[in-house]
Amino acid sequence: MFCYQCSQTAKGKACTIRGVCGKEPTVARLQDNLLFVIKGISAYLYHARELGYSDNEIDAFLERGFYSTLTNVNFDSEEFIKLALEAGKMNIKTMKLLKRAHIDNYGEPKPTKVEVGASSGPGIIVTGHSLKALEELLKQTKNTGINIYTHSELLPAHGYPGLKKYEHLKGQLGGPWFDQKETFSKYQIAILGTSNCVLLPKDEYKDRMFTSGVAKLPGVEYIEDYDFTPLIDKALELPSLKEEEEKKTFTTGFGASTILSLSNKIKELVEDGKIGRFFLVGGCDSPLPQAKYYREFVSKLPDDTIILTLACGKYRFNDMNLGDIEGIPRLIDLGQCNDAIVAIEIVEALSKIFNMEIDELPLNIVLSWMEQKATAILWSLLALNMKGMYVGPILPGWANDDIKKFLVEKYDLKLISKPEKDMREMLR
Ligand code: FSO
Ligand code: SF4
Repeated sequence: MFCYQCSQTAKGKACTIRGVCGKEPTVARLQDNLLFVIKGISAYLYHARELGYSDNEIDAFLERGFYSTLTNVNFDSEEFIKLALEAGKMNIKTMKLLKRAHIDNYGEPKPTKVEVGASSGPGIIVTGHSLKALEELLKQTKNTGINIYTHSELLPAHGYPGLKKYEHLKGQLGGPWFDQKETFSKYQIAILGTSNCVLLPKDEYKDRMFTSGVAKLPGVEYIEDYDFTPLIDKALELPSLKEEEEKKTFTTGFGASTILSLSNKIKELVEDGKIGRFFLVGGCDSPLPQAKYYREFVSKLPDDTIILTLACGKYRFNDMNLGDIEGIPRLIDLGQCNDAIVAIEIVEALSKIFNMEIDELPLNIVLSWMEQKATAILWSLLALNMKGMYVGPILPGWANDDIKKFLVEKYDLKLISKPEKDMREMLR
């Protein structure tokens, strides 16, 4: 534990073994865990509110959750587990709210091929998660000759009819959040960061980078109230990009109704033994060497498997051509991290189609985590009683032995090991 939130703190520095107030280390860890989940919920709620959507029950939960972690309020090691599961449910409600906000504003995503690479002309590369910021920028750059490119978690924006109608939403540059320095140095155009995960910028592109919304960086101009004039001026001032000859493509934009419209076909293929198993492989990408696991894992899956993916973890394998099973693509990109709600809807629909409990479905969940939003999603899946999930690339640092024991005993949570070994276990 590490708690220094009140004046009683040990030696005026921090309680690290047990609280002077009597707080047990596991309670302290669970308080930290609750705060991480709350941070994750806040991120999704923030983007819903950007589009005018809010929910009193979620607000009240956030208030109660924060308050429970105040000094001398709640010392129960059971209650914080209940609160974490409640937070997981509240995260589901928040992801649903955000999904509704996205669909009401931009329509339901449709499968879309996105070109990865530069087109000739001036450009702006937009990173983060905010579809609202992207939409405002697309409106303000219409007929200016500026091409707009997505980066990282904005790739799924291309699937939304209300955004893809802008012809100057050209394509994607780069991949996951941590390639920013490389991508932003390579393409010398203006840059907009709209949320996490922004990296401290290199000096060479600081003066052509801007942020908006919750994202702020030292020495980088901040845009207030979606007035992108300085960013647009900068984009027009900078030299144009040259057309790149060799471009790959990513396919994104599988909404719940696209998949559910295929449910009869999927049922038939499962019954005929042509689809053997479903995998949900997704979450955050990270620069850890262990994250190579996810590509290796997906590349080794048998040809009769369908892989659902979402969030930036998909960049580990979304350039692979996995083909299709009688027209059903084997690799299905559902969108951003908050689109975990789409995955949940699909899993619930599969359970109805096959008349099976969720934990009886031929489905395995393999998650990658990096930060707090992934923690919120993990607790959402636990709140749905998903058992036997694999997480990696490493175990969260906040999970001490007591918490690990609880997660293993109650939910059979497993840490990833070797792709072949895990795959054998899952296919058994
Ligand atoms: Fe990736 Fe960052 Fe959506 Fe995460 S961009 S790492 S959970 O914040 O956000 O997938
Ligand atoms: Fe220590 Fe308890 Fe104060 Fe935290 S709240 S600093 S554990 S005495």
